[in-house]
Amino acid sequence: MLIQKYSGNPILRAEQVPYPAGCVFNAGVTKLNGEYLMLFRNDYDYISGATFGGTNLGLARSSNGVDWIFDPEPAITAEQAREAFRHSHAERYGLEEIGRIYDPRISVIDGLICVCTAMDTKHGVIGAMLTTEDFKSFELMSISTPDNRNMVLFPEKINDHYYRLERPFPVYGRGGGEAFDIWSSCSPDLKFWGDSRLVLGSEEVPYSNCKIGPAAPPIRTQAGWLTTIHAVYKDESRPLKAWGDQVWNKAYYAGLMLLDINDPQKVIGLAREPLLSPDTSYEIDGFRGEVIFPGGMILEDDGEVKIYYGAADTSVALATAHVDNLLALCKPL
Ligand code: BMA
Repeated sequence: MLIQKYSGNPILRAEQVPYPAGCVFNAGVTKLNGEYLMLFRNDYDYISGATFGGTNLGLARSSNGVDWIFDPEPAITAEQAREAFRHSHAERYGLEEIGRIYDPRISVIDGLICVCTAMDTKHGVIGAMLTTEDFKSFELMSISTPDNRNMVLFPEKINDHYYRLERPFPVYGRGGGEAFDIWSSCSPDLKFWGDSRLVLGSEEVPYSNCKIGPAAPPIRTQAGWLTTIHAVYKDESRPLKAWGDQVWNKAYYAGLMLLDINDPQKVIGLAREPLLSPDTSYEIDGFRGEVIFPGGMILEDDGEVKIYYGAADTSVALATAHVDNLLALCKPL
């Protein structure tokens, strides 16, 4: 097997969390001074349909990347995000502006911990870039304009600039459907972003008929920046299992692409088949079934790559592969 799903999956479940937790999924993961840190999305206080009372981000720590110890309180609540947003960006829109924060990714860049997260606001979905020293207090560095979700920061400066992958969703410009693509922007300081470019169109991914997006932050390899994507295949004739969504029919796959090491907005390789498909019970059955949503990717010293992904919008799972095998999957476009 080129890539293996961990036999003890899911590695993170709501029952383990020491405060109110409902679905715990779509986590960012990093390894800092030998310790694995996971920031996971927690939708809690289920109401009905697809509605929860709230969402926060929880922190879990691990010495082996598999077994987790939880901080006693959530790391970021919606209230904290509202305060950070209000102070730095939109005082006049008040505390009710931010609905929820979700789907975090962590990148550590020159010792600075950066968290990219989606924020639902009254004026659209934005990508927020936060920095922290301790996962207790957070500073908002910048936000995207709406609608933009799945912002992911590269773990190093390249050509003296920060780079991010991102996923705007242009409803009018793309004909009203959900055909969304992966874009990239760069910045000298994490605040001012520009030189935006289209990186990968959704039509280039054979196992997507809908939208794609960046997944976990890229890792540096000899061959280029290796990075996961998520790719969505929608089939209205095939309702999927979903206790939270009565009309769910979008399967989410993990894909893989390779970007030029000096020009990270340029794709040099793409896996033509999904890297991970939802085919086990914890991926098929859940809040929204058949969803694989990677948010963390760690390259170990021995070449093993750990990929952490949200499973069925319900739990966090782990898959591993050797980096050389992953690189071999990426074929020139
Ligand atoms: C996307 C995001 C993710 C979620 C996925 C599948 O649009 O909302 O948080 O995992 O849908 O439901």
